[in-house]
Amino acid sequence: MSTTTSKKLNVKTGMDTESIKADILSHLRYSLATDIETANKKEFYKSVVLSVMDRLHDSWLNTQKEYREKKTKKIYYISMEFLIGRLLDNALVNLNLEQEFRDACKDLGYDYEEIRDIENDAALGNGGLGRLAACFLDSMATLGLAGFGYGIKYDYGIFKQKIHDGYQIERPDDWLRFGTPWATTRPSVMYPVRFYGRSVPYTDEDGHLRFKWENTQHVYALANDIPMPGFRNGVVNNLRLWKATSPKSLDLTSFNQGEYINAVRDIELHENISRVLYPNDKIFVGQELRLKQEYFLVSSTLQDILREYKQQHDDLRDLPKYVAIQCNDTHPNLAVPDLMRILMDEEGFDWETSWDITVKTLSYTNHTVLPEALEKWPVSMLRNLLPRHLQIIYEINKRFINKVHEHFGDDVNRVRRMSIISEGEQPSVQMANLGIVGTHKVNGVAALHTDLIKKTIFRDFFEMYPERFTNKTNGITPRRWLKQCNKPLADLITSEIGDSWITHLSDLRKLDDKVNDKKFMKKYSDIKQQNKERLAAYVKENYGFELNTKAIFDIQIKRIHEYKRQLMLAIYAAAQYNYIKANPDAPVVPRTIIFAGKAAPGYAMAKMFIKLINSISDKINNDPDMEGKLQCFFLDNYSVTLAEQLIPAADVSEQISTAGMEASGTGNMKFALNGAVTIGTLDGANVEIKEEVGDENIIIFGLTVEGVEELRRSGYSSWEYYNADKALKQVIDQIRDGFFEPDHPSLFHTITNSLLDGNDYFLVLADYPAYAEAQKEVDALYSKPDEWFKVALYNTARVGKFSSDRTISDYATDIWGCEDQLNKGREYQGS
Ligand code: RUG
Repeated sequence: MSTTTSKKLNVKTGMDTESIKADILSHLRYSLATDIETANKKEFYKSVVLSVMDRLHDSWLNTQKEYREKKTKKIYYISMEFLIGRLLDNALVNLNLEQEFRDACKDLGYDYEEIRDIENDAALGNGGLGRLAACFLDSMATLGLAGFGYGIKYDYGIFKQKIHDGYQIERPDDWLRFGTPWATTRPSVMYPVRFYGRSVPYTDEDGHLRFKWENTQHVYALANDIPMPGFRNGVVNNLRLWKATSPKSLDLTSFNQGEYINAVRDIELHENISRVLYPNDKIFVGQELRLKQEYFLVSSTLQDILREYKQQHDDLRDLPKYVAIQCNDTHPNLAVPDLMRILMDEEGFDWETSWDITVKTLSYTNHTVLPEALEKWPVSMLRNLLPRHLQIIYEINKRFINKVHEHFGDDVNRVRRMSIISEGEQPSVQMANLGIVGTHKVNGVAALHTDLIKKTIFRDFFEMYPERFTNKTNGITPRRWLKQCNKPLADLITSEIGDSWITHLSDLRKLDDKVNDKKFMKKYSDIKQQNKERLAAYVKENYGFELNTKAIFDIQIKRIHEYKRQLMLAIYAAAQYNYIKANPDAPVVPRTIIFAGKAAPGYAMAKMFIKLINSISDKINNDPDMEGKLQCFFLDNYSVTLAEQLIPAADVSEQISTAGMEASGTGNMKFALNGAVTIGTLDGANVEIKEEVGDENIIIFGLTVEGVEELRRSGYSSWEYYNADKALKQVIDQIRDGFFEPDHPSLFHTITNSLLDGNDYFLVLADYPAYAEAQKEVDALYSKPDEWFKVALYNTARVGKFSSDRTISDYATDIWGCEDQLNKGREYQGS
């Protein structure tokens, strides 16, 4: 911004309502060239955000200056996904300026909520993995860690889901159509990212064989920064998102030769790298553009890290002392060969020194054991796109295999399993193996998951490097997932026990004593009711459907995936329908079942589940016999913002994955914190939630991991379960015979075939009887409201462990070596 403009802007950045109002008006006029009389809501929203940004800039700059001056160790969290959602509420909560901005909006004739709702979600992620990264940024800033996120500024985030005739259809998420006022573009921070070319050997002055990566093509990565404020502690960290830009602006020769259009097309091609987020959750598809995206992220980020490092330090051998790099999943694991390449080819270090620095600086988080999710890049693709990296990977592998031989002797099968390069028809690079070999710590995301990776997919590696494996149970930020999304409950809690819970979530334990305080319990249950009504109003307004707020709100929201078993809840809904039809006079506990979630566009079975849920919902919701008893509803376009509305309104949280398949889950934590009772399997972090809230305060059912193994080993037959359970059989028959889709009776055969002839890999039928029993327990408990709300409160009170502040403290201590930074006297001390 030019000096003249900023003078005219005359921004005061005062924290009182009057200065805020003045700044909003000033931005309307001088940043947006409009005024309060003519501005529309979008413009008003923009000037509100610019006024928030004004109040972040000093702290943003000061925080970075302090890190530089103190040579603070920096933590870089590299992730292909940051599902940050909306930022306005979060920034105001963290700055403690909610009321002032509300009042300012009101005085200027706008309703704050309406303005807040203008913001598009920054939906730069698929689900749990991306949302985890966003929670981590909030916690790193709140704990005062010098933690920086690095990702891609996709033009299109996760697709927008529409439901048409019960089917999912995908629409582009054009979230940047009108730009985003949160991101600051930094033309001074731009790096070339190279692709293709070849690796050329040469002998250096000392007679050593070295390699140059030559004849490359490149694109530029341009930095866009989004501030990440900590909770009321003056810390503002940074999320840097790279945008791909062409290396040349229109080149004049092409223009003269009449090649203008082709030159423009070239720019387009380069910029495609950051165009769109791949919408596949846990399915590796192996497209070259995705590999380009991964390297684009890694290369630009490493260049940036090393440039910063060199400004403050002299010797790259000290890198691990001042820098820790966390790879979120295998997606950024090309950091291993790329850091090696930089250290050897550009900095002149030998292999051993480069390897030592690389391994000590990097660490890698595993988020799944599902084989289809594990990244395996074809050697042929790497050879073409990143020839020098492939050469380094081969060398890493050769040296590693030698170590495997030293460690285990001549065990051919083990060598084959552990090799970074898998041989066969299409040799490929196993990115998880590369991550384990090339980093100093590998973590799982829940206790059970970490145990599983040690025993199953990474067993050989665990036997060789036991000290590398560590567990870091996931967490969620209490700022967004309680303070912000459930203000009535947050206020009630604060009025009872003070507000230390916001940064010390385990302080919620003090609420344990309140279970016998009738007045408090009344307020607690009233808040749940209000939240249900708020959700019902939203659904009525947007879908014209009336939710029964007297019913149990039973909610399953997450990506649609066979292992998450939305099908089991859908079967339960249909079975309840049948029961009510057959027993019209029997008492039932009213239930409203709510689903939301996106299916990967190429995942046919998951898309069929959505159609089935909608067909079952139509049957239920259009039958007058169900009135006041049963409803089923699929909300489209699940997002962070929608989750913020649904979670506070939930009575029941569905966490029903096949044991061993959900690495952790984080929705389970959000629901429990907001007082929903979990019905779930002993999978992922459910196991630890049970330990925390107590066996009586969670409804666990179904096969355990061992049970699943045993059943599969002893020969599971889904037919037996089908024949043994009448209610279950009836529903499966109805699905198969077109009861829910009379105009197209065979529509759901793919589903019923996979359950019966396909022998039900996800064990829906095996677990269904126990699930139906567990749902009866839900009904019984809900019929005794006093008991129910005690259980709910124990959930709120006892899930402090699942704050992402705790998770981040654990990473800081056990992986990043920066525990000395935790809350260096900057902590929020309560208001
Ligand atoms: O499926 C897992 C969740 O269980 C987990 O809570 C989340 C964060 O750790 O990561 C999810 N995940 C796993 N997302 N993508 C993958 C596969 O790479």
